[in-house]
Amino acid sequence: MPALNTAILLTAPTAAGGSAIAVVRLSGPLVGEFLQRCFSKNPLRNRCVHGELRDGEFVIDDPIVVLADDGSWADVSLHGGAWVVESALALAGREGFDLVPGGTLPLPNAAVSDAGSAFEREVLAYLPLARTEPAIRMLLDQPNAWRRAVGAGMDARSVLADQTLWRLLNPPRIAIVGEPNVGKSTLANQLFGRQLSITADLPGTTRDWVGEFADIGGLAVVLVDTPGQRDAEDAIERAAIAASQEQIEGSDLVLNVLDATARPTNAVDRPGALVVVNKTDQPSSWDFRSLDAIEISARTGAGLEKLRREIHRCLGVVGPNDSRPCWWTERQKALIAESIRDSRPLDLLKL
Ligand SMILES: Nc1nc2c(ncn2[C@@H]2O[C@H](COP(=O)(O)OP(=O)(O)OP(=O)(O)O)[C@@H](O)[C@H]2O)c(=O)[nH]1
Ligand SMILES: [Mg+2]
Repeated sequence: MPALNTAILLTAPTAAGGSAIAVVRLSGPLVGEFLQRCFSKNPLRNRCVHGELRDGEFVIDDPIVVLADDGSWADVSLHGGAWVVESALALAGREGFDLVPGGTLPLPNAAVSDAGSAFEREVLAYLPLARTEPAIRMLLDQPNAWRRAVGAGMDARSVLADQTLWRLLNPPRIAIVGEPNVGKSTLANQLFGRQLSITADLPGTTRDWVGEFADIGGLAVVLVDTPGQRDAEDAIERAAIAASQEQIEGSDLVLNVLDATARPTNAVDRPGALVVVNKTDQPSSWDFRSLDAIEISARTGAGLEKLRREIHRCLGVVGPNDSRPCWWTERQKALIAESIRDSRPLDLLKL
């Protein structure tokens, strides 16, 4: 059987929609020939080379290309706009590469079998699940981080307790709930970074829940904006409120939004929820100081950085930009737990 030539998009679109970096891995005997014909520079083994990716006379992008030690694969780091990625994949397809669909995630073993160790295969297989730049960086840094930590001696218990990278690759669901008109959709749009939800000074504006990826300070989350919780007379609104309950119950974190300018009509008690008092750019009409709430203005953006940090804290995400060893698969987690139980030294790179 002839050796397979494959092109796989290793990175996922970011939470904001596009993607800053998109890595396409080309594997197989055609790699050298393809780079010679379509890349403007001579690629180097284990080195980054910056050049132009060309389709005939036409320049698609100026990517960085790294060729594997044995020349059997190359990673092409593109600027991640959808058009650039599609054009690069289409070119690879015309040049004889089979396009591996990114549907099954993490990538199946066959798609990453050219990576040396089980650990390296896990880096590659999970890369398409990294939707934000910190997630991509932290995952790609893991071989180095583990190498450094093994030499320096590490606290396996704190590595086991740290679920940051796992969280970065498995977006938690966050529901925004509260009474009508408190500013839930305005807050959702701020966190989405674009106008996804309709907002208006009219209770009952959001009729159905709206869920989309959002990038919360480097953490990709599925953010769900829900209709205001009230006893609605309208049958459609009642059905929408009931449907949003499922989203709320299935979420990892609830943001319970209150309005500084209007005292809540119902009890604000929601165990485990993060209480957010909105519209603090206006004079408040009731005393919410005893609530231990985060005060924000979704209109001006005040307090949103603090809210992002609190969301990280509640979801166990710590220093997503720091370099340190982390686990991100159940296999790794079990191996770390075993090494603690058996008092064995821990080196995931070798397991
Ligand atoms: N002053 C001020 N007004 C705000 C703020 N956030 C939202 N609003 C206004 O409050 C009104 C209601 O905002 P929405 O975001 O639609 O409120 P909602 O909670 O989604 O409302 P429903 O979907 O009806 O439940 C709009 O007129 C917003 O412009 C804020 O931080 N400050
Ligand atoms: Mg709304």
